[in-house]
Amino acid sequence: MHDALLPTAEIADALTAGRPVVALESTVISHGMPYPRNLETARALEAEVRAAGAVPATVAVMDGLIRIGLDDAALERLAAGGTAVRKLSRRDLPIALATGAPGATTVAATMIAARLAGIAVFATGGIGGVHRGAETSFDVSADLDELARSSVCVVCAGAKSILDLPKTLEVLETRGVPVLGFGTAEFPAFYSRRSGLPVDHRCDNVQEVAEILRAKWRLGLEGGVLLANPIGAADELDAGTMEQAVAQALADADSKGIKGKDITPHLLAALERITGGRSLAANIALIRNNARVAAEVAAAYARGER
Ligand code: PSU
Ligand code: MN
Repeated sequence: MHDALLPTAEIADALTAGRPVVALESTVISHGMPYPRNLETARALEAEVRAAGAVPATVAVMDGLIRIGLDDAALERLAAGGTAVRKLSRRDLPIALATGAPGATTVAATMIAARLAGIAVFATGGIGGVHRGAETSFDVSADLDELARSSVCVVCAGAKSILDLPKTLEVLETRGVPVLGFGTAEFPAFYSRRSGLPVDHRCDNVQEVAEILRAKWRLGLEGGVLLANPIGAADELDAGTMEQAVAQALADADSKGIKGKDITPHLLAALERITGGRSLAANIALIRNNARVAAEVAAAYARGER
């Protein structure tokens, strides 16, 4: 194990024995949801992973180390930390490690940690992508570049319509990232099951996903695979209503001059206000769903590697 990583004993044992482990990101806890729902959700995600037969590994940076798996005190520190907890993407990791400042890892930074630890599967809510208006702002999430280079399977519910979904899929194509739909031929739009945009391949079971992971990595094709798992039908929000809410949230961020790494957390909080909390309930439902599917994928992948 790399000496910048601090895995829990349970996770270190599971990895050594080849048992399934699922990485979980922490920016969604610190910057994506309000306290204490974020803490409840972080615990619920770990429980979903365990119930599906894998070991959860929530990733965060504390005291100059990348923690792989957090105990309850560390989860609490992260969830209740407010602005003292930084949002860490690839460019921020070295600074957090050297200064010892606490930080939560984005999809990009969690992928880096998972790759270093030898964890093949990672669950999140939504990935970052190409922002609307990127042709002038140049705002393209580092998550996309990381998907191109770190060999980890990322299970998500698609991407939010705060992003430009067609441009996001174009970049993933250019960077050679396979986009799989879990039980769907369409890329899901986070709060809603459909976007009208096709995925590269529909998988109807986790064995098929595991075979694609093995095929990619055995060829020496470095980089991730994106598994898009749509929100459950009972939890989805109306696409038209959400489009209006997103337009309002974007206008609010624009009027306040919010930019860079602050834009995604700001939009998430605005959406929650605008929808009266319904966006938060949907977010929690879909991320739990992703944690469960990721555990099943990790188990199928681990079976084949033995
Ligand atoms: N999208 C969501 N919820 C989130 C994020 C994205 O629906 O919490 C977080 C994830 O941690 C993701 C990060 O990796 O925001 C992307 O931020 P940026 O666009 O600044 O790269
Ligand atoms: Mn950005």
